[in-house]
Amino acid sequence: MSEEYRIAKEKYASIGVDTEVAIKRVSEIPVSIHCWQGDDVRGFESPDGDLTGGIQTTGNFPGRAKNIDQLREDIEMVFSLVPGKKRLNLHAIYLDNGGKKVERNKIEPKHFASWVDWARENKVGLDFNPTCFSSPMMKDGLTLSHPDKAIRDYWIEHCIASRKIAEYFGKELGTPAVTNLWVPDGFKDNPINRYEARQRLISAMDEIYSVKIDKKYNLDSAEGKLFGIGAESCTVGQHEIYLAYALTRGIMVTLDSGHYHPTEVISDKISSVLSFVPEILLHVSRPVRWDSDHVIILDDELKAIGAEIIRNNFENRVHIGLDYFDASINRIAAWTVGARNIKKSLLLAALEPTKKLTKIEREGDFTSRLELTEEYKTYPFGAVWDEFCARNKVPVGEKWIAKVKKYTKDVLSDRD
Ligand code: RNT
Ligand code: ZN
Repeated sequence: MSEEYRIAKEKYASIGVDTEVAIKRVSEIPVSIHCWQGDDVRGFESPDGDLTGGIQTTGNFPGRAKNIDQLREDIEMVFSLVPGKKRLNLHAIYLDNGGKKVERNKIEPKHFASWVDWARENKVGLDFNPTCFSSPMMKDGLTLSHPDKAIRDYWIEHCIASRKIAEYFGKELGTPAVTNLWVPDGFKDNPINRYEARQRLISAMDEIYSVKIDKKYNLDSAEGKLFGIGAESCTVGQHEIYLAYALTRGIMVTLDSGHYHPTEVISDKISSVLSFVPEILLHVSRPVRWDSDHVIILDDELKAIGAEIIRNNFENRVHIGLDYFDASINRIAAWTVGARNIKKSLLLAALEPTKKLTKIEREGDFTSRLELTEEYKTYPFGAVWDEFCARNKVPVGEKWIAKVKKYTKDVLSDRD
């Protein structure tokens, strides 16, 4: 135990906060780290995997993972730098197809067997996502809501196949996989009939979820969005669709930080949505002016997300997933900065004397609430964070940066 930590522990104890309890609590909260930061959401369907619609990345930084082995090596590196419990979140396009193209509606558990082996070796659970973008079968900007039944069926089959793969993950790894459905469906210009498109999406989803899978193995969630590039005028599946869907069909809803109006924040939605649905999935991201998927920094919104989870003891009801992808900087660093930051936000929240502040608030003493919360901001959080990293056997402070530099030189520099 460092001298700094000992002093910090005493300081927090003076306001009734036990740093030991906070460290233990946050070490156990899993964060599902997204595989797609490592290769700019390209996947391994074909060697020239590219983003052909529905999703964008910007940047061309050297060192991108170009095959499964490279991506796994990178993820292991990131995992070694991020403290506490972790899971891995895969997209369908990250399949291991042995070099043979497999249609999305034909994917099977066997295409992910090597990921399960990897997860077992690395002692992590897996989560999953059907990939309904970057595909010639996305026509006119639509997938599950396309007027052509053949196109809808293709995507329905893909989504069912994806849920079965997630079920396989859950069975093999002994922890349920969360399967998140996000479709890019939308219209660049004003559609005449929004209602019909939405009806098609809803009935497609009903078909997808008519295949029953035990919640012991797979938990379903669906993610809405306000708009996308090329879908500026109408997004078929926006928040209300999926919130109402979750309420009426008993699945979860996903809240992505970048999928609302610019001043609308997901931290404020967590307690609202959890008043009605038992569990939710978060896609923690950072929208800069739009859904730009910047690396998450320890800003007010990230702190507020952590606080909502911790203050309300929601850690068993909120599945925390990350969703950012920056191709303009070192990807291992991008991944690590963001993943360490979500852990920081949780730990910061766990170091708050919540009971005391709640009491003050209930008594209507809003002056003290402001005075104290502002004073607590300069408490020695850094020393507790360092101890948290040390206990979880990951580099303390900026020591991880040198490790990324070395990895970049030894591993990434040979890739381009
Ligand atoms: C897109 C959604 C979606 C994707 C990932 C790759 O706007 O946020 O979650 O980012 O599935
Ligand atoms: Zn998302």
